[in-house]
Amino acid sequence: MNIEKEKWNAAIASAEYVKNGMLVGLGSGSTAAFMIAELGKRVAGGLIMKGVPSSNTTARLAKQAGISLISLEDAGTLDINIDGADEFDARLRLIKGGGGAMLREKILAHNSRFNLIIADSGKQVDRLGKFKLPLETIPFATQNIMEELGKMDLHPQLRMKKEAVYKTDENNCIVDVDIFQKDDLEELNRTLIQIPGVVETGLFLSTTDMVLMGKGQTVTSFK
Ligand code: ABF
Repeated sequence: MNIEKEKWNAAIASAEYVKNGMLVGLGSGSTAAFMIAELGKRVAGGLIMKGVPSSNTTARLAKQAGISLISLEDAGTLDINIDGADEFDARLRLIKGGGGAMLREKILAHNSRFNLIIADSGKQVDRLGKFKLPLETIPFATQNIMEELGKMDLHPQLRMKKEAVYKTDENNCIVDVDIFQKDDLEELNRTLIQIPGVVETGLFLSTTDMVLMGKGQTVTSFK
């Protein structure tokens, strides 16, 4: 199984959903990077579209690919948002945020008419949570939040980059937690988001309209 090829195939299939004149949310991560490269080719071939990037890295990639960018404020509602995921289940619920961009990713998902997830086959799971769930937290509260999460048996880990605390594009921290034993993810998400200083979670429970998953040489859609 060639994971990179599966990502590419899903990314190419997703680009078919972008039509002339659309405002497009551009996700982050390696699968989204393939989608941006593919959209760049189509823009060079005459496709007219504008993108709202979900991260500084994506903004840079999109500019390099020749895609015109627009702010979310100016775009208002997006026609389509295309993004990757770390895990998805049969109900199209997601864990996102492995790349640390889930705050803006969730904002784009919320402000889009259609949410399309692109993934390789390794992202499909029976139960969410083998991948640690990222929480974005403001630095001021992060230590106290971690203590609270520890008492909830979520085994919090502060994300680091080399020797330093990892910082998001919004200059916040990421705390990764273990939710594999939790059955009611909707309830868990409500509990987590109510902790002051937790800005957002990587649980995307009801935003996804469709997943395009590369598997072997084929692409399968789930809706
Ligand atoms: C973003 O990229 C994230 O929400 C998710 O963490 C990650 C998936 O990365 P990749 O496509 O590189 O596997 O969509």
